[in-house]
Amino acid sequence: MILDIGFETMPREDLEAIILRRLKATIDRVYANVPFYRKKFEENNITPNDIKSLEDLKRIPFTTKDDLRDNYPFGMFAVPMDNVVRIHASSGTTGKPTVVGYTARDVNTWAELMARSLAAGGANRGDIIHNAYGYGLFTGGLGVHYGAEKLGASVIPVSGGNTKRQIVIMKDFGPTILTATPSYALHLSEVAEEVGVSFKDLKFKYGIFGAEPWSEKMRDEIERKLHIVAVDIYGLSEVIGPGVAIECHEAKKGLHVFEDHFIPEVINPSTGEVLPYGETGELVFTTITKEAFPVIRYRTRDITSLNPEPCICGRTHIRMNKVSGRTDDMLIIRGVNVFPSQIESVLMEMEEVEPHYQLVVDRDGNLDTLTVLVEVGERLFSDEVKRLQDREKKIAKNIKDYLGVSARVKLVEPKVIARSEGKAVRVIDNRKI
Ligand code: DLL
Repeated sequence: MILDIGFETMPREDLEAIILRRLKATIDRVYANVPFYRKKFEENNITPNDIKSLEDLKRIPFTTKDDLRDNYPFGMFAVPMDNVVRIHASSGTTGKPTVVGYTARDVNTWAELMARSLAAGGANRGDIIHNAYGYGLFTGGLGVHYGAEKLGASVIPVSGGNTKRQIVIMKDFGPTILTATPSYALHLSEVAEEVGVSFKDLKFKYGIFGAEPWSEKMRDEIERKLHIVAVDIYGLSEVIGPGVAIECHEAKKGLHVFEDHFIPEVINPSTGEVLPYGETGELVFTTITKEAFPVIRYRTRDITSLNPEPCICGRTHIRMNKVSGRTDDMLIIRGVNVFPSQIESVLMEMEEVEPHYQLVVDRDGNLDTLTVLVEVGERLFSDEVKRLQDREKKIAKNIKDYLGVSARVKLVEPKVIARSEGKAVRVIDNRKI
């Protein structure tokens, strides 16, 4: 369902006029209120008056995660603290967390965007949403929660963890929509099976999954195991949280970016050059309606491409393709660039291999080594050693053929790889830099 027909199906020309107006207002506000941006503009001899068209946005320098860290915790806020009603932060796994703030109006904008996202993903009033994204500083839990209430659906704020209890709730409350990270959704199905509950007998229709990369093959696996239609939702705390872009359940082919609030660009991560539609690079966002924490040309480190083709759902907003990974996720193994998502695609091609895997990178003398741990089904695991070894060799060969990197493959028994309640940990890199 399209919740906001006005904005979501607006002719491009009208939409672009609104985007430009909002962009100009945002530039005026950051220039006046955030010393970091004023300084950047001055250093580059730009004033807000120079931004006359959407093309002019390219003149403004990028903002990076390091810039946010340098201004930790509240230095990038564009409003006084007494207008900030909510604070979230990223997990900070790659350093100090980034802290983001919201005014009351921002919280409302976010709820509207999330209501629109949930509707695009198949939810409606009358649905019961089992929200297994973590509640807390992470934006997943509260983001979905406010959006669900705004939509008029019933939300179960179950959060992550306590998985067996979640299965009981699923059985007893009859939720129709599941929201979780894709890896946790798979874990839920695994635990359901353990306690003798089949997703076939539950009432779920749609699953709205995101917060981590997941391949098309993983989608097939989830849809098959959970008996649902699975759509991809994207977002990041620095831009607002979830609700930056979502697939429509009609097409499930690329995520519509809510362009009435965010301007996407894709750049060459090495040169900063803006790439034409269709070319893959690093995604960059400018927010055009946020009050407390606007970002201008923020480099997300996420890798994707943009697709301006019209969509069967009727939305006119541009689509971003599924994020394949992050520039900082890329492993360099003996000079070969490897993304965990590429390994995932190879693994998911194989029969009897479960969608639980981990990559362990190490250094043996001067040589990088990559070990792929992957779980196999009970049946294969209890088979004779020879058959297991053959399978390991076959997977290693496929990885070598597709990615050009040698890996040691180790099949492990079911449930050996640690399950995550939020974002899955796919890589353990033991190399000392
Ligand atoms: O993960 C917000 C979110 C919550 C999105 C729930 C979707 C659902 P952060 O914790 O700030 O925010 O992490 C943002 O997660 O830059 C991507 O690298 C990754 N990410 C988020 N959604 C997707 C997705 C939330 N659908 C970072 N596909 C982003 C791939 C994703 N990666």
